Amino acid sequence: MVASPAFSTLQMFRYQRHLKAESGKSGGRNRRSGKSGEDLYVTVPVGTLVRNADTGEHLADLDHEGATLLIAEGGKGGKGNAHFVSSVRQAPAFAQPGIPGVSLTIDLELKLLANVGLIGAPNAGKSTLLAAISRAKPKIAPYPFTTLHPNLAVVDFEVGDSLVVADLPGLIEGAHVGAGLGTQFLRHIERTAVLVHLIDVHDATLLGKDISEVHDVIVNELRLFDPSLIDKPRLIALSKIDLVSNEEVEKIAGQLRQNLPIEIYPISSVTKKGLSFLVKAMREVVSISHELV
Ligand SMILES: Nc1nc2c(ncn2[C@@H]2O[C@H](COP(=O)(O)OP(=O)(O)OP(=O)(O)O)[C@@H](O)[C@H]2O)c(=O)[nH]1
Ligand SMILES: [Mg+2]
Repeated sequence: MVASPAFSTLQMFRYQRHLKAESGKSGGRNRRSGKSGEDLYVTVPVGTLVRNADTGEHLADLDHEGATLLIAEGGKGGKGNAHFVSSVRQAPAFAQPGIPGVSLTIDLELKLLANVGLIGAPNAGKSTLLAAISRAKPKIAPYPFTTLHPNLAVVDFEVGDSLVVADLPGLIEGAHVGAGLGTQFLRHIERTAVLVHLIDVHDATLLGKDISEVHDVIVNELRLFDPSLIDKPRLIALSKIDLVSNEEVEKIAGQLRQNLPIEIYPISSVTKKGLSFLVKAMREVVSISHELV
């Protein structure tokens, strides 16, 4: 099994559940040995965890590009009777049988490796933000639940370093009991250094929503999925500020600041306003958390 960034889901194993390397060929006349079977390399996304399904034993965490794990060793060919010929035994009546290869059942689990996770309600503008700060082209649409699987993208900096950002499906109240797309996809942000929580200010002002409640719904779903997600550094991005007045943005930011000791970044992925501050903050938090580990 080899980890490759070419894939970001385990979708390909949904239907193809049995994987078998080629068998070796039989030997032939004139003392010819059979051809060995080709090794089978199975490509999986970077971040795949491999367990033995019968014993639960952890076999590997394929956490970087090119990480390779020998899952099942092939067998060994036997030796025909010609191998045992000697001066006194010209046609031996025995041969050595081959040794069969290993077969086993494994469980695969994918935990994407991103530095930053984008979270928030459906339609908050997560995919649009990802598209605005990277070269990714995720699906964007003016309705909820456009994103069904996480999208990963690389955000490059002039100085040569980069961040991997994961755009996740939207969260709604009750996601932990299966509402909307549920919360299973949150496992992909268990290893990120920072979460960026997008809150759509246009939607909030239009509908006169209580911004603290809008915020708390998402945080509550994170907590119910895994309380340690709440301990991660988190930034708030107030999205779609091009659609509301500066006064409204300030009012909402002020209301959030009253209750939360958290940094707030007003952004528009359309006009690009505020994006460079947000991206700089992501990078700072990621580098601080790397120094800590
Ligand atoms: N005016 C404006 N519209 C935006 C902005 N960001 C996103 N939108 C629009 O908001 C809608 C939803 O954007 P998406 O990026 O698909 O939202 P999402 O958070 O990824 O939504 P889900 O994948 O459904 O969770 C789209 O119609 C976008 O064009 C913004 O900064 N300004
Ligand atoms: Mg989306």
